[in-house]
Amino acid sequence: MILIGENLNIMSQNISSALKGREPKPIQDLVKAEVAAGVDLIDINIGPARKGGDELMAWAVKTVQAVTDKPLSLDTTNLVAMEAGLKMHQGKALINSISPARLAVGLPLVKNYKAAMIGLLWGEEGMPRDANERGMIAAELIYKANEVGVANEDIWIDPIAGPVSVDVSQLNACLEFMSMLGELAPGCKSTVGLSNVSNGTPTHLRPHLNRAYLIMLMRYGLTSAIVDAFDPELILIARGQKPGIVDLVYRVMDGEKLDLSALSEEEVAYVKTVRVLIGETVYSHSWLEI
Ligand code: THG
Repeated sequence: MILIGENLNIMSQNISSALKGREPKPIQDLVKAEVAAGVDLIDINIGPARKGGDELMAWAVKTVQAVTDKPLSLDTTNLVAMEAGLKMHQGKALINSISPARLAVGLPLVKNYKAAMIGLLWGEEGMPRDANERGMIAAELIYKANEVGVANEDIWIDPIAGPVSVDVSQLNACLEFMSMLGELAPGCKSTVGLSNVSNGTPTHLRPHLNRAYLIMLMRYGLTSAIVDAFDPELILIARGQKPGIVDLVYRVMDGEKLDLSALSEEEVAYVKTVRVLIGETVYSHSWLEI
């Protein structure tokens, strides 16, 4: 499992002001901590960055690469800023992300800078409705990328996971799509913004959802994830260090009726959380208590 650390992003108050003020220290401290926590790539999310995004992304890439050899995932919808970041980046960068509507401008960047790309399955009508629609968008995206010489190994497909509190059926669709991807496009990688799933959930409960859904996605072959680097339990799961919990999650996915009174508190939390994620229990903020 390849882990992309999500923490360097403009939504964070303290990072936002460090980016705006061009202060290296808070950014470099965060990146060092992400690397120490065990992530493989660092996502730099500067948002839409409409004004001066190019200069900002170039500065951010330089600032981050001064303290780590890890490759960077450049996260912005501003493709001028993207190019400025790619120009500065040493080694193989990951472009986060290119949707079908942006292929015409995005693919030349992948080629010219020998980068990898996240192919975001955002359709012409927005969020795909189900697994099949994701499959169709992916097939077309991969075809067009291959056509200009981008190899499957450099395409990381993101089926777009949304918040469980909004629509659990979309999480099921992502799982189903993941099980199709290997056949659809051998050699392609995959990724998911895992923390999206727990968006809108009380902060202290978010890791339960992120961890359980990661296990579920890994069962279907997910090869990478964009994650909170500072959830040590999540890192252990990604590194295959929680085999007992993984087995338990699989049993719940398979519909096994478990006797909760025979399980530890940790195990009960996983069981209840998976039941929410498969739609067996309706989501509410108090799902762990019922
Ligand atoms: N796919 C791809 N890229 C993505 C996403 C995706 N990039 C952005 C996002 N989704 C993944 N990254 C994050 C980063 C932070 C949070 C969620 C997803 C998050 N942050 C907390 C919050 O907003 O409440 C805390 C912010 C803070 O540090 O203060 O939830 O799906 N390809």
